[in-house]
Amino acid sequence: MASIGLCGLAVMGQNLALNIADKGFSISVYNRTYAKTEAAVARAKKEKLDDKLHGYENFKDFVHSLAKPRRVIMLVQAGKPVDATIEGLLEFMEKDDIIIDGGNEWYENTERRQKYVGDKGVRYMAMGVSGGEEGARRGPSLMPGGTQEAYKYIEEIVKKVAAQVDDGPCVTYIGEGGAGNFVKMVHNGIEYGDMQLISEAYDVLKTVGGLTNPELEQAFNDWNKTELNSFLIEITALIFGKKDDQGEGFLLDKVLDKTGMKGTGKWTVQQAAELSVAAPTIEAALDGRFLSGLKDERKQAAKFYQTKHGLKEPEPLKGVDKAKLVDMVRQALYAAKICSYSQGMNIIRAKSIEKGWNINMGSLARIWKGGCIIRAGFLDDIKQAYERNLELHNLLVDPYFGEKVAERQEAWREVIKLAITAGVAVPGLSISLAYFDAYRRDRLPANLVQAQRDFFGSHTYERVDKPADQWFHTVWDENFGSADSITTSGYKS
Ligand SMILES: *[C@@H]1O[C@H](CO)[C@@H](O)[C@H](O)[C@H]1NC(C)=O
Ligand SMILES: CC(=O)N[C@H]1CO[C@H](CO)[C@@H](O)[C@@H]1O
Repeated sequence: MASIGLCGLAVMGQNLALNIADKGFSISVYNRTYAKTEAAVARAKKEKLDDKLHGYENFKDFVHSLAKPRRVIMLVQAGKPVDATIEGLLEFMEKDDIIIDGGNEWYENTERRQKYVGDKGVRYMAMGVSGGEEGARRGPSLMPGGTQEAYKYIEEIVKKVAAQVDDGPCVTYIGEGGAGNFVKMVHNGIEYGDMQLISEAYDVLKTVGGLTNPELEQAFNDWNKTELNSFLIEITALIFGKKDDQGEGFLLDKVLDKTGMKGTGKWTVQQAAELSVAAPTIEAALDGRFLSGLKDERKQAAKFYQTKHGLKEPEPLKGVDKAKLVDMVRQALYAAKICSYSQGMNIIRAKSIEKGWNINMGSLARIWKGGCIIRAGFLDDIKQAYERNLELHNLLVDPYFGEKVAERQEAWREVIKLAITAGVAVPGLSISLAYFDAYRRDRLPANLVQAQRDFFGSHTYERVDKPADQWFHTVWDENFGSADSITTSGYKS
């Protein structure tokens, strides 16, 4: 009998199945298209794992090949294909068996399915899987959610299959319900933020500083040895070095500037709004992708401003010290990243409170240290920040990160000034600075907004010199308000 089964043998599924076999667990695999199953079996043979991995042609044989309680990971496209796979499995599964969805599913779909299969005595989990193909094969970061009791039955396997870092495997039980999906969704939102910020750093260095691709490659390789040490910085250096295989020059310069997306970033921003959590850096990343999609419109607008108004495409500023610029951009990028991660963590924290998931933020940072796309040296510092203070409201007020940001804020401002002067948009870097500047200020101009709200809508306001929760309304101008009452005050529940 096999220890575990895996359904859905597209790229991620196939790699995860081989990883599981590689860690010594016997695994059954199934795909609706049998050719896919055969391909997985053939690959297992090539990697000398065919004693551990066996393919099945239908749900019945597949399910019956598994030891009880049966454990099946699904890696199929979110939405309808997941429902269809569940139906196929349920026909042969029994009480106490466990289905684990490893896809990027919307967390409420998971909670609906938990109820549905739960009525039949089958247990249901959703596990975020990050790391791309390579991560799935060598060791991903895993974010399992669902009942803790079901987790016990997969714990041994997922701990061996996950990426291993200095403080253990990159997996931990996340929480009840769809917590695993939710955390993976925000992980992807943070990934959007990181990629946007890195692309802006590239734009500043290239367009404002005039750095060539080899110079960019060198800068990013150097950065990988600093506080920016991370998977994304590392692969970006490799991208800068890649020559075009179909012509002259570097491949990156031939890639169309139009970004695709699959939805988790948009969900993250929607959830931030639902939870009233400010997440401007992640939003800027999403907006960046929307704007990038308007390639034709941008082309026309560029032509319009050039020919009608003499506004040229941005070009390198004169007299820029390249080495100094690289150093400043490194600082700006790091400071903005702290803002972006704070926003992501706060979305998760707010949801965890709303849903009673009781998510441990420190252990989240820990399981992102390896395997996943946002893996980075500084996640260990984030882990420590939450260990210092479990209730930390924002990384910006952690003593360690506070010092790092304060040291870098001058360079951060300088980089944004240079970009704005050259006409290079840096929405992620600049909105992150605005987030920092707003968050650290005792008094904001919100008093004026509140006064306006009271003026036109009698929404009332609190006073700085009176106890909180005491509400006032003023007729700000007699021509607009009722004639007889000048100022009224009172309590509002
Ligand atoms: C970047 O840093 C990581 C971790 O320190 C290291 O494993 C990797 O080899 C580095 N990459 C490059 C291109 O230097
Ligand atoms: C469960 C299942 O049938 N999964 C996949 C099998 O392979 C095709 C093609 O790659 C996918 O589209 C299915 O989702």
